[in-house]
Amino acid sequence: MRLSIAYASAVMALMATQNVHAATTTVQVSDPNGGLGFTPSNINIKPGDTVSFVFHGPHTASHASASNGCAPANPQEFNFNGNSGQVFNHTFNTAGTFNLYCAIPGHCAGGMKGVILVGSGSGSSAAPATTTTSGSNSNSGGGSTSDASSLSVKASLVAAGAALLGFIM
Ligand SMILES: [Cu+2]
Repeated sequence: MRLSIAYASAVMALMATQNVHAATTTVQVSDPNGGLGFTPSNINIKPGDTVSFVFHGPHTASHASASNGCAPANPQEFNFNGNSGQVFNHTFNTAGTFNLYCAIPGHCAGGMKGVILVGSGSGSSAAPATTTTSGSNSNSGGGSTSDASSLSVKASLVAAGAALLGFIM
């Protein structure tokens, strides 16, 4: 019984960690007026975060080459071919810079390109990259306020879960 409670608490702590840290950023692929662009076109996310591509019209949301932003990368991390109303989600687990483009002829040259920065990179983003490597961000002091709040959220979730288990048993 004691072991199962410990296990359940560990599982809940893991779930809480994932819920607190994983985020989803939505990128509009074109728009209802048929514009050639991604909105926003430059995003900065963390490893483990998801990008949700919302399509407006027949386009692609494709991984472009680092050397040519309008040509396919090789290999491609993602390559979605969609139409109005379709949504494609991709989780970026690896840090790096991923160029984004639409592979429909003429669309990239017309403005359908962007950059997805995963992790800190060398960009000028305002968001300080917080390390999300598991196990290294426990109470080591000097954490940012967001880390501290997420830790307290996790702690309270675990406490609530343990209390609930105690109540049930
Ligand atoms: Cu397009």
